[in-house]
Amino acid sequence: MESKFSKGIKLTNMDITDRFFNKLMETVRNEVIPYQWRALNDQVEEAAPSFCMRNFRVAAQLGKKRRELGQEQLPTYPTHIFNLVPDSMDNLEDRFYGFVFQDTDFYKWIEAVGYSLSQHPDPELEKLADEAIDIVCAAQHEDGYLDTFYIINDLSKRFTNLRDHHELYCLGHLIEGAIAYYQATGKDKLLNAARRFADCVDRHFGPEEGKCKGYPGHQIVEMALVRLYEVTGEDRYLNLAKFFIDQRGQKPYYFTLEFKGEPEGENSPEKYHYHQAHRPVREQDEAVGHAVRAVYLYSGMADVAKHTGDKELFEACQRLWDNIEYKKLHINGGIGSSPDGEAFSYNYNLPNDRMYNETCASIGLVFFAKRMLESTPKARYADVMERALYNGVISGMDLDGKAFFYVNPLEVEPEGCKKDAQRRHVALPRQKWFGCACCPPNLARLLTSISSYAYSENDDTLFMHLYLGGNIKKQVGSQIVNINVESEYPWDDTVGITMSMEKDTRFTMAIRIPGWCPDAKLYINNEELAPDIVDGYAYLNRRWKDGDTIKLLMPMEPIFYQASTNVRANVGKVALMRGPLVYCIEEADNGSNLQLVEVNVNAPVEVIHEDDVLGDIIRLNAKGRRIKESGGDDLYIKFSGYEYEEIELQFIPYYTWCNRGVGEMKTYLDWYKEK
Ligand code: FUB
Ligand code: ZN
Repeated sequence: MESKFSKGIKLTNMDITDRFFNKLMETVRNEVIPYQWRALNDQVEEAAPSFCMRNFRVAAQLGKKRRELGQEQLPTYPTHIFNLVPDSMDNLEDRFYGFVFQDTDFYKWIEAVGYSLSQHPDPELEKLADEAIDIVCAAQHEDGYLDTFYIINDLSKRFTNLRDHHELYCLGHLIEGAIAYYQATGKDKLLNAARRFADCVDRHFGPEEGKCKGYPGHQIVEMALVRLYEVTGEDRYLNLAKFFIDQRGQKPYYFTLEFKGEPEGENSPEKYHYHQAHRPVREQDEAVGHAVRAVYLYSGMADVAKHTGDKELFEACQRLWDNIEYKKLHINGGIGSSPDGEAFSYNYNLPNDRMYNETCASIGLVFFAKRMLESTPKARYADVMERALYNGVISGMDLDGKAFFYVNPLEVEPEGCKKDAQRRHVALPRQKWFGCACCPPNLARLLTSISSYAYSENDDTLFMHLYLGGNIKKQVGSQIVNINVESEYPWDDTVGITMSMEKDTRFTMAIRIPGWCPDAKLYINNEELAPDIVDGYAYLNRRWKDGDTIKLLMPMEPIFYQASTNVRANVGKVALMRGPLVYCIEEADNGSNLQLVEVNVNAPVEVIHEDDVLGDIIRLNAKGRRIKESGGDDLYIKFSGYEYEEIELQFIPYYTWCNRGVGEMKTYLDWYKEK
């Protein structure tokens, strides 16, 4: 059954030449990875310290002392503190600092390093990574347990607060990082550490009598365990992932049991929704709660369903996906519109300026989309993946890779972000680092592994989900076929594919026709085709010959979009897109008081190619009008209508916003038609 599924291509099977993503990947390689290493070691001035590598060192020293003196001789510290920030960086004690999940800063870094090394060998970086791995592995407890928060504070309390603490989350990221590094370098030290920790967790949790019946408060371990299963072939990792998934939401609720009636154990219904633990996951049909946790869970569910052929579980994934796609998705691919709990809100509540839209949540949506695509290739999953990737994911990083957004608004008025409690979470400009630094390294690991999202394959089919340019090697039987993809996406409308191979080879190229482009045209060897399109994929099955070409033409007219009228925030407004890119207007180009501008939706939009401070991009200029200011000293005046002046509105790709200082920004605009 599994063979009909596809799997992301191996990173080493694609040499990326794509201008758009190469630039982002180079930024990650040259800027973000070294920068994050300094951040993990608290060496970035004026940035919140991570304490990550320090915690590993302290844990290793304590382990040594423990072995020499015995556990009882060591000091313990309270384990209820979620984020310990010292008064000063001088005279730090030998204890755990930062958030409970600080270890993951390293795990995400090493994952990005692994992906990067697999495509760009760099002995110096590899040496640095090996040394760092030594530091991390030295902290591991004898029985495989590896979470510096509990190793340092009080080992006897481990696995006692699954709801709020993040041991299983740390394990998940450790597994992902260790596999990436192993696959890039063949070095298995970190992978062995990850397996030892996974084995320790497997001994502790499970359906067997006497084992703990809990599940993680923050998901990710589910999808990581499936990956560990794929790499090692050991069923118990898949079983453990399935166990965690099926335990969630069972009654009596584990998160209540674990506090044994203590006050912290009081869980309101919202709290269960926050953790997606309000009902067994197979019965869930609405995406609720903390958005990152939710999409990490759904990704793990899709993984388990794929490997076990569990139809019921996959149907739950589909229902949850549909709910997100049709009712809870911002136009920039942002999800989690409520800052209260970094969470999904109710259906269609998609405000532009007070939403949350955490970068990690959009990244998690990309993970979920990848898994849905690999199980049932439907272009709409890839449409959402693309929407998130080209907009709300990469807006999380500035163009230099030196500063990051945690939340990704669609509208900003800087004064409101400082003074209005409901918008204060929108920190302007992008920040150098965060004490809770989940987003920047998450971006790094996604961008460095982009080819495995763009293409997936099974024995006889290569799926093109995104139009990433480069050279792909595809094995078909004993043949290796080279597939060269020339693409200037998202700027240009043509993607050209050329095959080279020694012998004619039959296989299928499954090419996504994007939802935004119903008029796309396909050509083989310059002859237009009317291929079979199934769920938005054109399946081109033939005996390919050396030199065969495919051309995909996707006319990229700028298009105004309106949201469903159920989205109260955007009734009467439009957003402008070209291809997969969402556009916005900024104060830097259009002046302040953007509440006064309206866009003319029936005048032509000019497409302007520019290579300036925002990079080599396409800007869009549209006709518009600006309401002349009125009212003077009076707050309310008798209605007399507005007067307007004509203006030209300059739009930039949304992901480039806030790279020229802090100013107003708007994505959805009021509109009018010229008579
Ligand atoms: O809890 C770990 C990470 O911190 C979450 O994924 C983010 O949303 C942030 O809360
Ligand atoms: Zn984040």
